[in-house]
Amino acid sequence: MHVGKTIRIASMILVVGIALAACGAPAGPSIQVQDAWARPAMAGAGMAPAGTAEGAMGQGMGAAGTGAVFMQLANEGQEADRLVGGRTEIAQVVEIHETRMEGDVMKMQMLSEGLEIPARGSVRLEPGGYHVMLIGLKQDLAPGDRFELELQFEKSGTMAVEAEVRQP
Ligand SMILES: [Cu+2]
Repeated sequence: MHVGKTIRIASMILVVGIALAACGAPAGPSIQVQDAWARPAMAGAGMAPAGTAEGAMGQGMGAAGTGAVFMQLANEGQEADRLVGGRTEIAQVVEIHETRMEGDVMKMQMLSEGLEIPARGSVRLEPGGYHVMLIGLKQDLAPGDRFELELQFEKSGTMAVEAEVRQP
């Protein structure tokens, strides 16, 4: 029930956003989320045999119990906004992360200030770069699965999106 309500509110925000865009760029931020997807992942170590995920995911991230979500964030408004967090029923914690190379080592860090989406600009979350990190996965993510994710923006508030699991 709660999710359904969130979707309705998100749709209303989207409709208002489109209406505003029709008469010029909105004064505030106007965020659109496109193409949300997650890589396949396994639930936490408590549910999967220890060590099975070791090395299977590669790319320096993706230990058992974590997942990563990617998407395109567009802002058609005249004001920047920030993606500061999120929540989902399939994971205990949602964080905004960045992967970067330090020499030959791929490292991942949490963006404590969030991720800025510039006015009249867009940001792509993709493997090897920005991502929404799911920590403490409660279920496996298999290709074709879909799940609900709430994104929290500094100015635009909460936005519900549906992510599809697929191979990178
Ligand atoms: Cu991460």
